[in-house]
Amino acid sequence: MPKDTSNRALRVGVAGPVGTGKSSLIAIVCRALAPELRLGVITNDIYTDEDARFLRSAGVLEPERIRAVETGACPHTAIRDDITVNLLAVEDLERDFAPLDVVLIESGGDNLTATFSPALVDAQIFVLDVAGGGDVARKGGPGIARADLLVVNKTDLAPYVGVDVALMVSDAEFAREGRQVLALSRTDAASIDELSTWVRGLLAQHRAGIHSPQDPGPMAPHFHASDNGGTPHSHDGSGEHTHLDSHSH
Ligand SMILES: Nc1nc2c(ncn2[C@@H]2O[C@H](COP(=O)(O)OP(=O)(O)O)[C@@H](O)[C@H]2O)c(=O)[nH]1
Ligand SMILES: [Mg+2]
Repeated sequence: MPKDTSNRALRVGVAGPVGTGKSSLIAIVCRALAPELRLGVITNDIYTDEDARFLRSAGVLEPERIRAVETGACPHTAIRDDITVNLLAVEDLERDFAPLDVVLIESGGDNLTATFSPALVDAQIFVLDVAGGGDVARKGGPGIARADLLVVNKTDLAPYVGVDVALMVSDAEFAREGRQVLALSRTDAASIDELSTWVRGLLAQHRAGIHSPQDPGPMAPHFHASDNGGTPHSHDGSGEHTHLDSHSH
């Protein structure tokens, strides 16, 4: 039987490539919902606490409620395979500010394939932006296809980058077999209302014990160079994390 988690905060992951607007989306949600909900934020920065500092300086939440986890060269590992540091950070935050309603967790965001482990978050938002190109949504991947919500962000920029937002959204809906897609811009109040409504609805389901975490699926196998330019390491599709070099994170 699944564990009843309805008595703790709803944990929402925010994933997606670098620069698509994950920190900005978290700031938007905090600004919109802080008056009615008790919120906390965990960021997963690669080397710095820049995302946490950005969010603190946005002034949308008490600075103490925003904490950074530094993940080293492998941000997706810390949200997917080896979630201990994140889980401890979430549990500490929930204990220090009990009771919290929602904790938002921003991934370090490195590529299209990173998704959160369902052991870390109850639901996840995957963020794309129009500047990444209108065809990104069609390329799929576990986050795009199966996150609880797909956001197509920065729609205000669409005319400048030659992207048809309606087409990008319908391509995404097709890739997601009907799962929800939200076109968002920080300049579009109606889209911000839609996002807030989605979070409220999810929280209501969580509290009622009728929301269960979905696993968008493991990372696709891939290689990437390590931080020091040394030997690449790999992840395979089983969730196993194989380092061919000896550094640890
Ligand atoms: N035009 C526009 N820019 C945005 C929007 N949301 C975020 N940005 C900008 O996109 C850049 C990256 O945003 P950030 O939240 O740091 O992305 P992250 O790396 O995914 O956390 C920043 O310069 C933001 O100001 C938006 O709705 N419209
Ligand atoms: Mg960020």
